Parts: sequence; C-alpha cells; structure tokens
Amino acid sequence: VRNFSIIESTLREGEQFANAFFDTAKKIEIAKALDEFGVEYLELTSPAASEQSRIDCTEIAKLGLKAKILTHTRCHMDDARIAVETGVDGLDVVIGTSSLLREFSHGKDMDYITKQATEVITFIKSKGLEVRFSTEDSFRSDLVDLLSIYKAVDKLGVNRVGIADTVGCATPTQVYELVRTLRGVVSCDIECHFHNDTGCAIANAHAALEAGATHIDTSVLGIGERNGISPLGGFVARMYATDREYVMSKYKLHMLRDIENLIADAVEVQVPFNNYITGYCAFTHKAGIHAKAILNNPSTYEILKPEDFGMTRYVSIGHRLTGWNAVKNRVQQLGLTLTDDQVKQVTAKIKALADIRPRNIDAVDQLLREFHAEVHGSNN
Ligand code: HCA
Ligand code: CU
Repeated sequence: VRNFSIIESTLREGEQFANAFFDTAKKIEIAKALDEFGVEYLELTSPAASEQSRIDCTEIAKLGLKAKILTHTRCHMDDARIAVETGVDGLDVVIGTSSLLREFSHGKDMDYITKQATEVITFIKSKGLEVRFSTEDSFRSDLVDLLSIYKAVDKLGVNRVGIADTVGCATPTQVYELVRTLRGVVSCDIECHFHNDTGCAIANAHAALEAGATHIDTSVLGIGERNGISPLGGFVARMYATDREYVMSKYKLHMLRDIENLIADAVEVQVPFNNYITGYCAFTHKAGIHAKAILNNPSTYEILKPEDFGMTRYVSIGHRLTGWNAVKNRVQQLGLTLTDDQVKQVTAKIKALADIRPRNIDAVDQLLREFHAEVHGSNN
C-alpha cells in the first residue's frame, strides 16, 4: 500500500475535542511542527465558524508551509464564499447524506444536495482551488445515493471525494467494500475519515488504502469529536509495519513524541500509557522468555524499531517473571563479572524479593552490586 497522503486534521477535527482550545500562536506552532514532520496536508477549522477562526486560517495560509493548507466547510455557498478568500490551497466540503442526518440535521433531499454540491464545487473550482466533496455519515447512507452523487461530483472535476465514518460504526470489511466499489465509479482521488468509537479507526484506514483510497485523515493522539479519529501516531505505526522504507522516507518519525507532547499539553491530557510508539511501555519487554529473545535479536518481539522513532527499548528485570538471561545482560551493562551460575543465583534472589513486591531498576542494580561484592570479597 504505497502513495497515500495524510490530511492532518488536528486543527479541525481536533478542535472538536472536548478540551481543545488553540490560540493563534498555538495553532501556528502545531501547524509548523506537523509540516516539518512531513504531513502532506493540514486541514483547518472553517473560517465561517468564528471571526478568530477566519483570521487564524488566513495567518496559517500565509506561512508558506510545504504542506497544502485546506479548510473544512459545510457544502454551502455562504461558507465557500468566505473560505476562498482566506488564501488556502483548497476546501474540503462535506454534507450529510444519511437519512438520519437529512431528516434531523439539514432537512434536504438528495436532489437538493446534488444541486447545492454542483454550485459549491463549480464556484471553488472557478477560484482555482483544490476541492474535495465528502458525504457525512457515509456508512449509514444509501449506497445508490452515495454512488450517484460521487459520480456527479467526479464529472465536475473534484480533486477528491471523501468517505466519512462519522459515528465510528464501520468495520474494515465494510470499508474495503465501499472504497472498492467507489474506486470503480470515480476517477478522482479518494479520502477517508474514520471515527474511533469502536476502536476500528486505524484498521479502517488501512483497509481503505488496500481498497484504493489515496488520502487518510488523522489527528495527533486521535483527538476529535467524542473519542476522536485515527491517531497520527497509530496510523504511522500501522503503515510503517506495512512499508517501513516508504514511511521513513516521507515522515520525520523522531518528531512524533514531541508533537504528541505538544498537543497533550495544549489540551491538558496525558499521553495514554499504551499509546502507539510513544506510550511509556511501548518498548518495554518483561517476561523472561521475551527478554532473552529480544536481547539476542530484537525483531523476535518487536515489529517497530524503537530507534527509528527516537525511542529506546527497555528490558524490565525487577519482577517475578524475570529470567537469568535478562539479568546477565544487566550485569554486563553495569560492568560486573559473574559466572552464569552466579547470575542464576542472584536471579533467584531477585525473583524471591519480587514475589513480595516488584523492585525498580535502582533497587535491582544495588542488589546486583552487593551480590557481586559478596562473591568477589567485600573490598572488591
Ligand atoms: C463532523 C464532520 C466530519 C467530516 C468528515 C469529512 C465527520 O461530523 O464533525 O469531512 O470527511 O466525521 O463526518 O468530521
Ligand atoms: Cu469527523
């Protein structure tokens, strides 16, 4: 699965996260960091949302970043007119197509939607800007409705059509099938946007790419409406595992941790303990069997190389599951000399102590030094 682009939506979908509030300076800092990381697009909140949103959009469009700047608006002339004046490279427009949204949100039928889309798309194109047309709640929309509107906008010359799993209901198989079908119907690029309510957002993004999608929406730490969308880090982990060379050639993976910390601080959350790549235990190996193999060859139990992300591996030994090979490795790191039999003896001591409670690395190191002094005579 090659040749995909990331549409980074921390500054749009991410602003819909419960805790999010970014002032202008913070938005610029985030935009620059993501641009340097290498994402191909930045998607910004609609300038029609508020006066400050409009000003910020204009400011970011002026920065001269490598990433293309998009803003995200309703598929509506009022919004499009404001957006085309901000200096962005393109507009991502969206309209709800599921019967639920048509009935309870905007109240329009498919004919009306098609007419409106035609007017908005024609207008944006007349300004020479990139345009993507997306249907909100695609997976609960009628397939015939969807394909006919996508076909219509493809004929108008949109750059991309978008599929959005607005409520996080889709499975990877459903995604694969819808994207595959759409791939046969339109000739433009296909962008996908997945909410994570049921934990499928990353798998769905991968399935979409396998089926021929070209663009994936992400946000840092996955922040967004409700529990958010495909997280940038997790998506990158997935794609790295699929094609390491390609992903490493596109993105500065060492920046991921700082970017996540930047966002976590800005929205006052912690990076989750089990976060992809940067979670505190993402490269910690514990069981004796794992530790032994990892020390011989890291690829036994690691598909992500920590050093590719500026992270370090940690082999934990102060617990009851530890094994003598891992302890021996630590003995060597500390520059102590013990025979294998002696290492086995001290491992037994560690395990006995850790059966009462786990010991941290300092306590284990001290125990190893004391044991070493004992077996070599106390003045050694
Ligand atoms: C929302 C809109 C959206 C839009 C996605 C898209 C969604 O409901 O807030 O433009 O493709 O999830 O449908 O984020
Ligand atoms: Cu969304």
